[in-house]
Amino acid sequence: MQIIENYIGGKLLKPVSGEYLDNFNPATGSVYSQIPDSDQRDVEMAVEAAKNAFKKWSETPYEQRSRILCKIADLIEENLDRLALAESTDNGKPLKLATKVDIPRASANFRFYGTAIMHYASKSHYMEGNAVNYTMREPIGIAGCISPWNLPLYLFTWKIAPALAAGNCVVAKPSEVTPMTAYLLSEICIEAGLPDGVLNIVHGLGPKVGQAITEHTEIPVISFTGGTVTGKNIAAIAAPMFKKMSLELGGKNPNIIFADCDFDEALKTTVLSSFANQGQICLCGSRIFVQREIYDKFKDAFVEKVKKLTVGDPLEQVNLGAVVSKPHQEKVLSYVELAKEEGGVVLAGGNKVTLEGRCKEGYFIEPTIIEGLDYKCRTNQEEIFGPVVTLTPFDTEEEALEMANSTQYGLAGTIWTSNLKKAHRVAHELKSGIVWINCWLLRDLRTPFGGMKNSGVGREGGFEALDFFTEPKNICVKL
Ligand code: TXE
Repeated sequence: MQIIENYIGGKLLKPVSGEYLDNFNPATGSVYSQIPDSDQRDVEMAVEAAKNAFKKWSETPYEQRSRILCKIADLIEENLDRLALAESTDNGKPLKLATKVDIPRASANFRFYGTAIMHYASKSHYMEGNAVNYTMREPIGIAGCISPWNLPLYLFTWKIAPALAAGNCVVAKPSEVTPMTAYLLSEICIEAGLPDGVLNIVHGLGPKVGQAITEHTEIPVISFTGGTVTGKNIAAIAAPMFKKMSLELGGKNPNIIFADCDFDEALKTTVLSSFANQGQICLCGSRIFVQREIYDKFKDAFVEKVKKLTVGDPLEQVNLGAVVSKPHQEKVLSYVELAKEEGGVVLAGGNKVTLEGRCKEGYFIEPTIIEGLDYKCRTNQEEIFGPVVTLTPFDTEEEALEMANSTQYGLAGTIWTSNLKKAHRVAHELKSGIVWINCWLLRDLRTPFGGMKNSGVGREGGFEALDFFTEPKNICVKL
């Protein structure tokens, strides 16, 4: 049984409580490792370590910070196979997905911000009255980074890398459901020579460790990705303390398919945007709106393709692995029941999958397509975050937009059409932070990432993340 430890002040430490939590392999349903059940006392130690490290790290020449971050990126790459296996085992995602996407992106995050910091400079301008303004971008201090389970190392490093690059120290908490690659990252940071206390990783439950990070008076900046309810909770605590916050929350993303689209391309990509990572990506398109002229043709082809997707042992060549936990499996399946109560017809899937052999107790769900639902019903309004999508026909552009914009969320949207004007027009009308036209999940790290409405507050990515993790200070000099 592998035991995970906290990473505080450069050392791997047991939790103060001495208690551990079980960590499950979702593909087998068995406990395979244990993680520290940390609490406020461990967070306190991490904050102390970060405070002690801050002055030196923030004054470390940026070339040197860059070298260390790029070294971490190299080591992630060198450990690709080990990290991908750990991610797949911890999360249930297909090993090939972790190998192709999660781990390379984690390395890319460190390399991107390790090099971005070399080009990140203060701004200055002359003003009337013979004066010059310049604006310093100073590291803020200790950043609190809290991340979810769906893309564990990828989203963990997405926050940590810019925070460190900008000269902050970090107290970070990965999801207790998928802690393993964050633990392996602490070993990598030690090997890369990251100075003690610059990054501290405290494992444990959200309401204990996450809450203690959020409440801590010496952590002035919080970056969080996770559920909207948790985000609300964090905002309620952090806002009266005037903390700087970036919240990346849920989504219920529309996928609008016009009759004039490249049918085969739209079909192929929609299978992916619906079911990649078992539908557990905040950017997955869970509501598919198809123009009536091609609705039946699309439906038949989509159902046929989805029925051919394989669900199985993530270590084998499968399309879908396990969903992340038993409670999550139950939650997702409860939405299928709700959809039926709301009048939905299940066109494909809808059930849990029981496998033979080592995965017989794993948490698997068939890729599921539902049609016949009103766009305002709960199934079409609430985030399911699993392999469940709905199909809805529309006649006009206005109708598609009305339905697409009808939820509390506004994270991402996808548009399929060959009409350039229409594509841009609809993109401008979609209330969402990210729009893909004739593609999905083409991610460029230089672009701002984040959502509108209840999908969050603030943007990360590119220089936006460096702006977020620094405090602008304007200095005006009379010449
Ligand atoms: O997320 P949580 P959960 C959505 C998805 C999912 C739902 C709930 O719909 O079904 O959220 O998932 C930490 N103070 N997304 O419950 O709890 C927690 O330990 C501070 C969408 O697993 O939000 C973990 O590290 N932190 C999403 C992190 O918050 C707290 C990805 C996220 O977990 C805390 C994940 C507290 N009081 C879920 N309580 C996306 N948008 O990508 C928990 N945490």
